[in-house]
Amino acid sequence: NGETMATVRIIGTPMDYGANRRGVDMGPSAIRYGGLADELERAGVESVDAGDLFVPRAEERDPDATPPSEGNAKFLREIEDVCSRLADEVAGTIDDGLFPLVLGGDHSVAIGSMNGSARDATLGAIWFDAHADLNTPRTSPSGNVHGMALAAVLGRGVFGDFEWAHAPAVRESSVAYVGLRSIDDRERALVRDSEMTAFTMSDIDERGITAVVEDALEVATTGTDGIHVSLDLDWLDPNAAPGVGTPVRGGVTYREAHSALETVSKRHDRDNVVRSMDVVEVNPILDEANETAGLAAELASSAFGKRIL
Ligand code: HAR
Ligand code: MN
Ligand code: MN
Ligand code: MN
Repeated sequence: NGETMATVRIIGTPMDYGANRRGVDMGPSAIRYGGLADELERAGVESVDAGDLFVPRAEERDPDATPPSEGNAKFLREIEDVCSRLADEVAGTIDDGLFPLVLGGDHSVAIGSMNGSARDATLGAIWFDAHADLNTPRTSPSGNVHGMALAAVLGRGVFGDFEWAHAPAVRESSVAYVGLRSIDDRERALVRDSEMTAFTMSDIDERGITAVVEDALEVATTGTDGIHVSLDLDWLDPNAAPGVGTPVRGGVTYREAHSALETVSKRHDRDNVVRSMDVVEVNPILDEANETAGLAAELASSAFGKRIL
């Protein structure tokens, strides 16, 4: 176990600019408190903790100070600032031969993780999420950038005069969704017309989690140097993961989630395919006795080689 797993470098990104519900900024603390270091050790994986990136308090900022040229995207300037620093951290971590594990924060942190991971490589991605996060400032019903994170890394939409708004970090054909079940009306056409592979909850119902994740791995690894695993905790059913800002019923079970990440880990053991990972949207204020944060820690260790036997 964990033999092909590099030392994990934990990078906390306590950012909640991209979500409506304040509290997701405490995710990194909660996941650490939920036993991340111990879980990784039990998986036989060494880890070092880089601490948290500095994220100014949202109350001190004006969400509309730097609006996009069209539509709505709140805290764009702030998100750009945090994500460009995060991208540097992630790229530097990979350069040092370590594995970056980013703790969110809302899902807009993936803009930083993925741009960093893609800096010296052709990247694929698996997006474990209830949501498609494919809105642009023009189609977003909320102006919350966490619902636009994947669009941003694909170079879709007009966000502003930022590097990540112009250079895609991943090719659409190398991205697979797993577990979709909540898509906005205007977003549905964007997903359908894209070149991404979208596995919904129905696909998991019909084919089982292992077959679906194996297919997703095929999509993300074909023609790429490695993949980014983006794990939004609202991917799970709220029964298993209540501590998220936008829960959606009908998600994967506790066991399916572990199984999915074990499947990723087994593939990594064979081909060394995983480059980076983020674990996002844990909101301790909405959690029950830190259950969701603890689960996030467990799922990371399943991804890194923890086995039952
Ligand atoms: N689609 C909605 C929006 O754009 C909801 C955003 C989704 N929330 C998340 N993302 N947690 O996965 O506002
Ligand atoms: Mn480099
Ligand atoms: Mn998401
Ligand atoms: Mn989500």
